Amino acid sequence: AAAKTTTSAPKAVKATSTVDKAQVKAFKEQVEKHLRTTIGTSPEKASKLAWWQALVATVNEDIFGRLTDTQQTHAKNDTRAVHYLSAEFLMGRLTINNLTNLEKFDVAREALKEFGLDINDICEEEPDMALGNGGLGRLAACFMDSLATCNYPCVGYGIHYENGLFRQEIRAGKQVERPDSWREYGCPWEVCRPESVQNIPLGGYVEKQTAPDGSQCSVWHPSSMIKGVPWDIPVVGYRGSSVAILRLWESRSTEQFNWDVFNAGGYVDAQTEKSLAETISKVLYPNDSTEAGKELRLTQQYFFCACSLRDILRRYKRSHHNDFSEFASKIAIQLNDTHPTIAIPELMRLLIDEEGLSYEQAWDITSKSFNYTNHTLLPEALEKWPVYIFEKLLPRHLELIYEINFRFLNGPVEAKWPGNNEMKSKLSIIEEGEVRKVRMANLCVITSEHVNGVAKIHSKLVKEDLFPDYAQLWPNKFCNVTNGVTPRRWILSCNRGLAELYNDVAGKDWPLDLDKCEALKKYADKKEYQDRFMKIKHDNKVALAKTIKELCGVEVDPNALFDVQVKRLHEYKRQHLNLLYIMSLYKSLLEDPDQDIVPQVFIFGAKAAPAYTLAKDIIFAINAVGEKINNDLRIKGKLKVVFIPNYRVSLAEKIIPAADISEQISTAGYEASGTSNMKFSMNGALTLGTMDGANIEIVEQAGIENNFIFGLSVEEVQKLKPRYNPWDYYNADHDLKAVVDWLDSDFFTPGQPGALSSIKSSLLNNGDPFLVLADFASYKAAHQRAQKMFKDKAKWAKAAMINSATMGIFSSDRSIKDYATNIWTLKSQLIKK
Ligand code: 9GP
Repeated sequence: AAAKTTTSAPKAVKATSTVDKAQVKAFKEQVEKHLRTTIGTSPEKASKLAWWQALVATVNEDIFGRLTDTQQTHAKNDTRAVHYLSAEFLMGRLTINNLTNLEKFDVAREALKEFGLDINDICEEEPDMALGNGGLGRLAACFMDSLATCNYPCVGYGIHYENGLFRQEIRAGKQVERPDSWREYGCPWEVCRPESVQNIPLGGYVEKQTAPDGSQCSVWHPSSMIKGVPWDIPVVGYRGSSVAILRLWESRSTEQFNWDVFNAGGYVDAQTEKSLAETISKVLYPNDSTEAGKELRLTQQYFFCACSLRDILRRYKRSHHNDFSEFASKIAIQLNDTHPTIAIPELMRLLIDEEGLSYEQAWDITSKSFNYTNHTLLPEALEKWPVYIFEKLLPRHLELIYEINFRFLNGPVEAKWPGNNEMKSKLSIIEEGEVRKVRMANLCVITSEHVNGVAKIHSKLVKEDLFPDYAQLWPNKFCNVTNGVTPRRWILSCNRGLAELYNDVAGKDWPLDLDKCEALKKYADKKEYQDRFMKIKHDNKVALAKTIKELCGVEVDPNALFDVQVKRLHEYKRQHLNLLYIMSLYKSLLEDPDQDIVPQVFIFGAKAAPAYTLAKDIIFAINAVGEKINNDLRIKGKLKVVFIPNYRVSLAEKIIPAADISEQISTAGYEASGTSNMKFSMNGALTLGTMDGANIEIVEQAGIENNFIFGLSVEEVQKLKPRYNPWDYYNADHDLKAVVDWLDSDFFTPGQPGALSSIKSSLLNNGDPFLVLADFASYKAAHQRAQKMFKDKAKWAKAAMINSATMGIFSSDRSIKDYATNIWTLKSQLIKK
């Protein structure tokens, strides 16, 4: 629909007036039917959980028919499909999202209202499906939504973790990790598919055998088998286009239970094998960089990749029998980071050892099927597995990796750099040393047809700094696909006020074409629209203030500036830079409590990896500083600091629409992309950030004048780093020195001097690896600019509207179309009913 050209404010549309009464009645009847016949209770007795389950059962009625239509269309058309392998899918809650995508939310809300229920309240019963750590897992979830919405043939494959990312509690200011058993009472969205169970071999040894024709072959004699049980979660495309499948594998023992041992009285021993096998899908690793559990982690990766590849082969063979000549033209496999790399030698092994193809045939297929996305330059997150673990768990795969490596080094490398052993050892998949290691990223690059980074700057660094020699060999292999987020979840579902405004100015199709939102730009100077936009923001802030009161016990004023930093806690993301600034602001308020500043609320949410001590210390420091500030009457409520516990997708949906400022303050060159930065801008927050990751592209769209950019650039960081001395900055800046020294006192931690000293120590004695002190002054200046602009309501509203209106390119539909066109060569399919 064309955008309106009038200048008067669009009238607020009363959602209830558009809801069809007959649909509400039918929906209500369905919910009641499910309550009675599926859940086994009645409206009089039902708990909120039961109502939620009945609601899901009602939604599922709509979903499964569409799923069958989708699968039949894809099977019939038999075009190329993508198989997205990811160790993480951070799906969050599905109910409101699915209702929204089916365009049934309003109907469901009205139907529940007739039972005297509030839909948002009922949907609070749904546990978050937190099967991921952060950005990487949430990206995979947004991509599934877009794949389904854009009707691309696809399957997402991952692990059915029994426990998702830990639940964070804050006790006495400190993070405490509790298990997150997200499906303790079952998950009504998932369907078990016993007919597609897989058995996965593990361990043992490889025997060399001579074939009758005299050639040598390898036979793997595994020492154990693990059963992979698939659970399917339907992913509903917007307006019910197609329904994609996310298939998650649960590990089980092939022997359910050892009866003989049990009968002989070994009640515990009888369970041993079962528990060992189940351990594989028990937990999501909350940290990519510790030593602990390496063996288990590699087993997890192998387990889900092996199950997925067998599933892919099974489906392929259904229409192509044992002829693999079309495999690569029908199957694209995307490796989401290095976690699923083991799928490469596993496909080689399946094709050679089980399907009887030659090495050359198998390599031809494998190297045309795989693609790899890099999501980080941090060395500790680029996986390397000790060779001895491979020898123990995956001896045949190690043999194949050696073969791939040998052919690579003696083929392309020798041809390009004849006799250059230094180059060979640099590019080798095997890292020599006291402990020899398999470099998974090298295996990905050597095998994959395309290697992409996730934002323009990151892709440039992947090509030029991380893999420069590979780029010399294969310059065209490297490309960029800037990340994106789904506007269905991140505007339409979580910010209904803003969604209505976009309906009015951009027509109702903007969730399918986010560029349409640009229509709002021409109203950015108009007072009525500014007022409406800021009223929506204010309402969201009121709602968040209520949540903060409930979760943190702190009263915050919705008229204050809400400054938000929510993301995993990591030194490179620099939550401690934010904290130092807050301390400096507090200090200046103590010195002059009457100064004319905009009241501010600093909002944090972050989980720290359990073994990352400094990250946990930063959480403690934020809470300690917050406690002091929030209770200090001298500053007259001008400053508040809250740390919202257990940050997760469902909290993000409440926090992001209420933010005025989005803190994206990583050291330039370290945040590959960021995706919350996109969500914040879409919802009208101004970015206070560095020129890093996708911030650069956000500012390109929304204008540098509408955001607060500060700090060293990537080039400046690279130049400064080798000669950086944090003491120079500490000694030269009076204010900075004072706040850093404050950390050493017991001002914020009465009776516990030194409780915050580890942060000071990391900044001074440990060399400040992420240049916090170097960026402090310009960070402070950026805050001062933000303060000034916030006082000018019209200017702020205009900037917020322009940010929101110009985020079209950050729809994950655009990212997925980029992948589909440039990497996967997929065709969108019209789903036949
Ligand atoms: O740290 C990156 C983050 O910047 C990016 O937005 C996200 C999705 O591409 O991936 C994160 N990387 C990881 O979580 C681990 O590689």
